[in-house]
Amino acid sequence: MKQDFFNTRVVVIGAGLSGQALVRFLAERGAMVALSDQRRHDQLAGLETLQDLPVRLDLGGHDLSLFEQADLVAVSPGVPLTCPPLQRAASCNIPLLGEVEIAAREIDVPIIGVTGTNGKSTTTSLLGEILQAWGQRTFVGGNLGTPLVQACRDDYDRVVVELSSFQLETIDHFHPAIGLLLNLSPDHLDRYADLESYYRAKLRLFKNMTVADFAVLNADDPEVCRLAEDIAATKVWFSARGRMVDGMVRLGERLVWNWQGASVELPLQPLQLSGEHNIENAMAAMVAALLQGCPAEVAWQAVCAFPGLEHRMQLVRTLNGVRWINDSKGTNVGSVVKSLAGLQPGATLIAGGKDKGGSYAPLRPLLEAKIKHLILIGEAARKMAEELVGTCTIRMAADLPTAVRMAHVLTEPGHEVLLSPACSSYDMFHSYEERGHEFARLVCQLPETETFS
Ligand code: UMA
Ligand code: ADP
Repeated sequence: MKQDFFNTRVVVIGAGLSGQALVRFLAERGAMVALSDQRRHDQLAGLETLQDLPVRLDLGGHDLSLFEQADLVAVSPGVPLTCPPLQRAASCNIPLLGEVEIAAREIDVPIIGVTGTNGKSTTTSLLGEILQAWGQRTFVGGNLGTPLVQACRDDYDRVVVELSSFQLETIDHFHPAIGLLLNLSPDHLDRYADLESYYRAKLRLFKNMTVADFAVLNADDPEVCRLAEDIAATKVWFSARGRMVDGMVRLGERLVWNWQGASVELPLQPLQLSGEHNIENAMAAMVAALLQGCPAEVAWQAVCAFPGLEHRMQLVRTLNGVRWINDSKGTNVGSVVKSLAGLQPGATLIAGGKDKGGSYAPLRPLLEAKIKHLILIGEAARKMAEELVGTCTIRMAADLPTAVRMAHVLTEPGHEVLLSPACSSYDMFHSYEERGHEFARLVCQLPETETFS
């Protein structure tokens, strides 16, 4: 269902990656576009790329009259629907659509949507690798980093899109052929009134899907199983814990696919990705690929060749027998639990950043089992220290460089130092990538020996 934007007055709110890509998309289709952001011009990157376009800039705050007079407001994912300009537009009955909804209306090839609290980027990338190896021209993006609207710039056979709960809040007719829900655990409680609202936002992925579509679901996740009752699409399950399901199950060191009479076995041994959670991600991507008719051997070869993404349990350096690992994308408690599970006992953890409103208490058993020194940084440090007291030795560091120097002195040879913050990065960095790169830079600069005073 393509939309005609000619002479339509559209206000794009949020001048980040999504907003800037939307401006180009809309202006090229003849819309009269205004770009509104609470930040000033000098606080925003990349605006010079819009210089060739007829766009009105409303920066350093939101001019509410613009929102009252628009035909449509196009919403960036980081902008909550509760903010005053969007409340004002809603009260004037002006439609509010997200970047994903606007983009998807232009896309007429099958869309595979990937959501869940953790593992989205890895699974989206795996699926992209598989489909490309199968010879399909595949767009791979969304929350992963490239806004979906960029998929409208080229010809593709398929689109694989990572979707956050924020993006799913502002869809309307969005209708993927396959939707993946990997897992659900607490996150983003600074944006949602309660956990159920966050889970329900994720579930919107399936709202327009019918029995002719597929929902790929994690049979080991109790919240996914509970909410699956509300999904109309045909359910195909995966279980890494050996639950016998219609779909894919892990049995020891192999995966078994049983679906509509077909049966395939895949050995886990050649998989490069490490960690139990990555087996779940590999299974979800394989199920989505097999449902599309991709030959199992082509798909499995692509999965096994995938080395993993930057900032996810990435080994940065081994120094004096200490392994330094960057898991800057560990931005919630659920993901850090998985990351800690894979460590040897006696490790050092650097955590903290911007608090997202949940509890850190679920980290306690793994801190007791795996962590000797916990070094806390950022706005959340005090709250974390209070909730985690007694699990291991806890120190506060003023910033990441101090934390890295502390870890260098405290960690004994044969052990690991992990940056896995359980928080977002926005108190001290622009993004989790910047935080991970800074960590890697600091670690690479460390001298062979140092004493901390
Ligand atoms: N802003 C306003 N008014 C407000 C609130 C925000 O003007 O009331 C402005 C900010 O000043 C800022 C702009 O909105 O300039 C930022 O918009 P944005 O946060 O939507 O940022 P984008 O650069 O468009 O990035 C978004 C996603 N960001 C978020 O969802 C927070 C990116 O996901 C995504 O890669 C990108 O679109 C492309 O699709 C990042 C993320 O952290 C990686 N996602 C969260 C996560 O993974 O946990 C959901
Ligand atoms: P997302 O895009 O959902 O944030 P990523 O693939 O980027 O997920 O992985 C981020 C972090 O989440 C990883 O460093 C890892 O600690 C954790 N993680 C990855 N996959 C899973 C999973 N299937 N279940 C739980 N945690 C996971």
